[in-house]
Amino acid sequence: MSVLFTSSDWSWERWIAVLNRVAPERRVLVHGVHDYDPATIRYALTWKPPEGLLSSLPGLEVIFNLGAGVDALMAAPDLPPRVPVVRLVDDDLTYRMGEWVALQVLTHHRKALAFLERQRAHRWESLDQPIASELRVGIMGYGVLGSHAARVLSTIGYRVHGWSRSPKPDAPIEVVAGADALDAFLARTDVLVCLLPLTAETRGLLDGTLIAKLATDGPLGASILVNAGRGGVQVEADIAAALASGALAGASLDVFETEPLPADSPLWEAPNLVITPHVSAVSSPEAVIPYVVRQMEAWEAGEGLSNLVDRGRGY
Ligand code: NDP
Ligand code: OXD
Repeated sequence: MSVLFTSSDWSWERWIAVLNRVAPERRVLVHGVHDYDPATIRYALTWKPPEGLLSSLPGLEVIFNLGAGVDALMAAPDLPPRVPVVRLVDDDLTYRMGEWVALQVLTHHRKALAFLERQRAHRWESLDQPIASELRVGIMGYGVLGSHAARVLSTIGYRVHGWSRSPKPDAPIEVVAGADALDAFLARTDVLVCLLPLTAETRGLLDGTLIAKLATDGPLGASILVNAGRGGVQVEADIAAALASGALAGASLDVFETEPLPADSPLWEAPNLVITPHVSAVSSPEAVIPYVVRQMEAWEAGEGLSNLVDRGRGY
């Protein structure tokens, strides 16, 4: 029985080299590169698999999603209903995301874009900068990535609070839960960091109505929006309009409704916006493959799988 690797937009060579090094006893095949009998595939390692592939593997026992977000997989019409799906939870990815979030929050808080503009114009001019403890950062999605980002931001000195689907009584910061708590959470948020998965409930959540509920009495005047969750959670026309009107003082986006971001998107011209091309936390084969192989071994030893996707919730 074999392991099948499939990704529609990642090059496979590095993944296979690491797999062969970490688990040389396993037969590894790449969809679209090797010929194989579908009945021999036991595990699929996937990132946006081509439609029809997963349902064509009758002996498939486990699907390993090679990223943390499973929205693309959950939306696949051919996702086999009874095969467990394991998502990626890994310190390498978590720490990378923590770095990106800290960089973006600091960029806007410390007015890095305005200073760069002045530097380009050879202008020596100071700007007011509050200290971190004056800023209230609200994290939407207090999961693996959100809780780590909260720790990093708290260490810098920000006043961090969170919002999630279920209560977190043991969290070191205040985390409120559910739709009923959202408005009060937004009203005391100067910097909104979104690390939500894309689900039916979160689609389009970051729109003009939500932006209008963010705090306006903070030290930066208008609020800041940072999103590295999924592009489908945001309404880009509303974000561009809010940046143009000053309803948002700044934003950083790593994910987009359509990726790559289309050339005619109004976001390219939006003021005080940092755009990164879905690179905040890229899966590293050196970190991910040992995690996947450990899970295969646990499965074969009858110990069960960790970080299973709950299909009902969609993440
Ligand atoms: P987790 O599943 O650990 O955390 C998700 C969090 O979102 C949980 O706290 C969950 O609440 C909360 N949540 C989900 N739905 C709702 C809702 N309807 N209302 C309120 N809260 C909600 O996921 P991760 O932290 O590992 O990853 C989060 C997302 O980050 C991924 O799904 C992916 O889309 C994105 N990502 C982006 C990357 C990039 O490069 N840009 C890289 C990696 C991930 P609860 O705790 O109650 O379940
Ligand atoms: C992920 C991603 O979900 O890279 O891991 O977006």
